[in-house]
This record gives sequence, structure tokens and C-alpha cells, in this order.
Amino acid sequence: MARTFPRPRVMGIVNVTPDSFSDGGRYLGAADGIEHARRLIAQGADILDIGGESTRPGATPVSAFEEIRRVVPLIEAIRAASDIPISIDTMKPEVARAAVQAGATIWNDVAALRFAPQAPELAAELGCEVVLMHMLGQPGTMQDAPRYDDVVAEVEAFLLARAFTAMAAGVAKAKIWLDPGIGFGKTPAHNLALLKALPRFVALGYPVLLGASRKRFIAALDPSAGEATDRLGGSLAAHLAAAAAGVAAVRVHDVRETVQALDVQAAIAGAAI
Ligand code: HH2
Repeated sequence: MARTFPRPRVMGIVNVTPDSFSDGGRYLGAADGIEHARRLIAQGADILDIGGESTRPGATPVSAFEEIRRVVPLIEAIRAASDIPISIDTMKPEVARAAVQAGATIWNDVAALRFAPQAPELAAELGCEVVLMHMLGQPGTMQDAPRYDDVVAEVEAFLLARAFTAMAAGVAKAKIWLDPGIGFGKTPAHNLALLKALPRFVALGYPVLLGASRKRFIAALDPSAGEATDRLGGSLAAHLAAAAAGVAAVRVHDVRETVQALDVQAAIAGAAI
């Protein structure tokens, strides 16, 4: 039975980095990246998210030159082989510009256009969609005892403020996505609160992207899941909850399993009884 019910789009992760937390080093060369991208498309990915710099605490910072060297050949090769939407996961305006010129149509910025003064204007100039993600502080220190008085309210206020900044710079409202940033300056309890509050984020009226794939809060609930690749069950549970809350897309490593889980969930929701 073919899929007939709406469900979130599945964004497959392609990291061409030596040190990403779950797949660092596995797809480092452009050829490996292309092979991985092909596999994710065949598995049913709706969008590919290309990253050339890890945001993991302790990851080595990368120059814009190096990041461009990693991602642009890959984006060009995917663009030549497929019309799948491509997002570029970068905090650097130069990288976003080069990626969009190479064929990306979404700028996924975990810094929500905060880390370079020209970022909001550039997003408007590029005319691409832009994902504004919440992160507490900076990647290197975000996990040093993060605290909030009310994590949901604070993340919500941050995302709305960033959306207004983007719109003030000329980004069309229809091009803005919001992401609460699971794992970016959050304890396991903060992550769970944000996951539970997803309907509130969806109600803000922007498409919401949710990325819980293989993240560490899952190991806080299952101490045997020390390795990122042991966290598939928890990732699926989080993404099914996100789908039930109405998110527009989920960002995942395990595309085949996620597509299957979301399709079954949507089919159950649409079954005749
Ligand atoms: N998570 C990661 C990276 N980019 N972008 C958005 N919008 N939302 C997320 O939750 C998100 C993101 C971290 O995952 P990964 O790419 O596997 O690791 P790394 O940051 O080490 O590249």
C-alpha cells in the first residue's frame, strides 16, 4: 500500500566532517559523501542536509575555505544527479553563499543568523529558505551546566526574536523555519520539555524542524546506549512524537527506518474504523 497520508518530510544528514558526533569521519571524501547521499535518496529522504563542520562541543573549528572545499563539490554532484532539495548546515555566511550558488536552497543555521553581523541580510539576498535554530551560547561551551528559568518560554521567545530579525532584514516569512535545537545547550530534562512542548512551537505558525537523531539525551534514558549508533529506538520515538505534534520535517541519520516509522504512524492515523 503506497503512502497516502501527510507526514513530516525526512531530512537526511550527510556530514563531510572528521568529527561529527555520530558519523564523523565516515563520509569524509566527496566521493563517499555522494555515495551516502545517493543511499539516503534511495531510502526515501525528502531533503538532504549537508554539513562540513561539526558543532559538537570540543570539535575543531574549520575555516570557511575548508568548509567550502568540503561541501561545494558534494552539493554540485548531488544537484547534477537529483532535484532533491539540499540544505547547507553552516554558521558561516561565506559557506552559505557558496552552497546556495552550488544548488542548495535552504540555509540551516544552528546559530540562527547570530554569529555574523551580515548573516540576516545575506539570507535575504540569497532568497533561500532559512532554518533558525535555538542554541544556548556557543557550541564549545553550550553544554557547560545549561540553565533556564522556563526552557520552553525562553526558546520560544528566542526563536520569535530571531524570526523578526530575519524578516526585518528582508527574509520573507514564508521562507523561515524554526527549530528548538535539541541537545544545543540543554540537559536531558530540557530536551524532554521541548519535545513535549512541540505543539506550542508548531502553533507559532512557522514550519518546525526537529533533530533528535542519535542525540545524547537518549543515553540518559538508556545508559546502555553509550554509542550514538545504539540510539535508533529513542530517535524513532522522538521523531514519531514530533510528527504527532505536527512538525514539518525531522533531521535524521537513519532515513529508511524513520520513513517506515512515519509512514506506519500516518497510515494508522488515516485508517478507516
Ligand atoms: N543538530 C546537529 C547539527 N545540525 N541542525 C538543526 N537545524 N537541528 C539540529 O538538531 C541539528 C542541526 C547535530 O547533529 P550532527 O550533524 O549529527 O552532528 P554534528 O553537529 O557533530 O555535525
